Amino acid sequence: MRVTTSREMGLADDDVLAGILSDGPGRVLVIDDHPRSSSRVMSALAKVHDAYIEPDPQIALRHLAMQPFDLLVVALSLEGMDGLRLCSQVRSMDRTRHLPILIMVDAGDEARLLRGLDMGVNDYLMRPVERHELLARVKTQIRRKRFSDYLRNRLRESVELSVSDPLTGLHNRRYMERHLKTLIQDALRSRRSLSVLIADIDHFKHVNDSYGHDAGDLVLKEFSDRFRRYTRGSDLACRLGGEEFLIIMPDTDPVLAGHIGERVRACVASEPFTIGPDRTIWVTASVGLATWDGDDDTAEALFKRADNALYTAKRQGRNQVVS
Ligand code: GH3
Ligand code: MG
Ligand code: MG
Ligand code: MG
Repeated sequence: MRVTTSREMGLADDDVLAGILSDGPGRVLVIDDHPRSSSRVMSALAKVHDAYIEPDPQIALRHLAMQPFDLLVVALSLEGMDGLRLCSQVRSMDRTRHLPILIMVDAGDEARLLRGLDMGVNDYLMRPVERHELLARVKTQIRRKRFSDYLRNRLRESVELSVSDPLTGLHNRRYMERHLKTLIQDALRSRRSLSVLIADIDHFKHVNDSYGHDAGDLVLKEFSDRFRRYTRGSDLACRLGGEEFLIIMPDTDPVLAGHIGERVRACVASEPFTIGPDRTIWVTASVGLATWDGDDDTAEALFKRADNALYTAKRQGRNQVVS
């Protein structure tokens, strides 16, 4: 069997991952109101970790809501609150949903131990707690927590990247395609109009050729900042690719779409673009519009009409809006 190494997964150079594997001290909160047990646990933990003891479950919950911890160690037998109830509250709070929980159980309390494991408690220790076993289980839980935090962050980043355009921060085509169907269904259901606007920068190849690709990128960024100003909360704006941008506008009839199209055209042509210190250039864009045409229309046909309108705007001399 061939094993995929972390380098092949693209993780090896990641400092975060190196930190995770180094087993540095973790922040551990111990909730225990039994004096002898808690001082035993604390004396073992404090040598290796940043360990905090809190006998009062209510105060502990407040700490958990405000501060980050890597692990919670809870005695099941607490005066102020049932240990299991405390664990279930920890699981239900956003901040601590993924916090590992290690419970300390007294002999004879096996029924509650099973309920705890059932509830998603990560591991347990029988009391009296043995120091080496405690440290080993704590280390395992902290390591797992750090690794799963890392994976969760990576996953979130890759989801964000997959739906947004890195240069302009606008949504990308994939995001738009994913949401288009819902927008069209809403328009159909509410019997309201829906318009599509495609804007394309004029002679953009010339910008790159004359001023360089980096200047071209600055124009694209500035363009998308201006473009964004003319989108409303319900609109979906995206970079279709290259120097082509799109707005899907729910609740927008041809007249309103025409106004918005004109504002987009004007926001480009009315003010020069900065491409360096004391360096600006004038740029224009052409805009094509189309409005949803009833039940038998399709998204493809709608886009095609907007694209044809854009083509007409280009052919007629650019820097204009055609619907
Ligand atoms: P038209 O007025 O007909 O739209 O002419 P145009 O030059 O704008 O259109 P064309 O499609 O011929 O050229 C588009 C150019 O956009 C070519 C490509 O190199 C450039 N381009 C596409 N993506 C990027 C990008 O991310 N950065 C930069 N700087 N240029 C890009
Ligand atoms: Mg073109
Ligand atoms: Mg162009
Ligand atoms: Mg183009």
